[in-house]
Amino acid sequence: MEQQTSSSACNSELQTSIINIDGLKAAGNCDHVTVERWSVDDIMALFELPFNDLLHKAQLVHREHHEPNAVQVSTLLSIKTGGCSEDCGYCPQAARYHTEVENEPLMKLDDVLAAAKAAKDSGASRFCMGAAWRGPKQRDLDPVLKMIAEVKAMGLETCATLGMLKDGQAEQLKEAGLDYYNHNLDTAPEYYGDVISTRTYQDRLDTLDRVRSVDINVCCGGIIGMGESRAQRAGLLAQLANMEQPPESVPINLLTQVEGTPMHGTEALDPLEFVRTIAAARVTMPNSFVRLSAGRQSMGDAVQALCFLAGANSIFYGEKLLTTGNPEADADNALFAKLGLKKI
Ligand code: SAM
Ligand code: DTB
Ligand code: SF4
Repeated sequence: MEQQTSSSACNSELQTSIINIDGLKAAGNCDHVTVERWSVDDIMALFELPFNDLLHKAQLVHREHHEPNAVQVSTLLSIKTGGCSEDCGYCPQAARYHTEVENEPLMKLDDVLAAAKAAKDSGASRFCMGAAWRGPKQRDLDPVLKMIAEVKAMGLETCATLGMLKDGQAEQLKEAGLDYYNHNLDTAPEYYGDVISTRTYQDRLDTLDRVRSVDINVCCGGIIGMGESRAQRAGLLAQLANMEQPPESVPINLLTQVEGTPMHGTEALDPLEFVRTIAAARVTMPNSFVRLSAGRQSMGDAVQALCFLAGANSIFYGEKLLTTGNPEADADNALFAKLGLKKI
């Protein structure tokens, strides 16, 4: 990893773009900030450390930057389910794949508020509303703005994941009181075309720029176990870690394989490789909350404990993600008690 502090001009107007990793060592001149750049090779070197050495390194970084035994908990709700126009190869909500997901229109405000209240009562600090859209139309956004304002008024942090944002939409979300916007890069630029064709990597970066520009916290990560190589896992982390300002929240999802999606039947990833990915995320993004996201149901307590040891300090909490299952809150509370973790 290279740290650079220099006196030449800092181009803070720079738009986020796919980072040319080969050029990184020569880049990053900036007037008043120290720029840390991670090359894919640097991150690969982390992945290739002996497992215990990598976890030790991750623990040291974790303890320097975070409360070691605290885990942030967010509850998800699918406010508009299925029938999506996009072709994300992992997603059960894409209209073009034949899955068991039933299409549902945008939920009513009162039903969303009832779900938010239940999440708060069960100990969640953040409520994340997800919609199966390519992006919101204005007539879709208006009722969601109301949901955000009212969930916020209940004393919960708010998060939304609504797809790509157009000019002016991030401003409206900020005005409504949105704390976080989730929009994932999903994978490395080199593998992206094998996963999605209906939107580009740059489209995603443009949405992330819109979110950043209005000071909404960025929640951005990806999916591991989609058949990508280790170098591509490192490539995803390089894109995230090298952002001008890395995401505040980094969800690392293990692919949940759903019958009917193109990715169903992908060879399962070794769980220890997943733990390594969490550790590499922790080391490369010391200040971010790293969220152990989809896939926890298939992990068991021991693998999840390793993920927390590797620096994961956030989870999705509650029995459902968007359309697939997640551990019951009781099971998570029991695991937290066994590990001496507290919810934040
Ligand atoms: N439709 C919006 C979008 O794609 O931007 C928001 C919702 S979308 C379901 C949010 C994220 O969930 C995706 O970007 C992807 O990273 C994750 N996701 C979806 N299906 C998944 C699966 N089967 N396994 C793991 N993660 C998944
Ligand atoms: C994220 O990174 N993972 C969450 C959330 N952001 C929106 C979604 C996981 C979805 C898993 C498949 C499903 O339940 O449909
Ligand atoms: Fe649609 Fe989002 Fe699923 Fe892609 S991930 S198909 S955009 S709901």
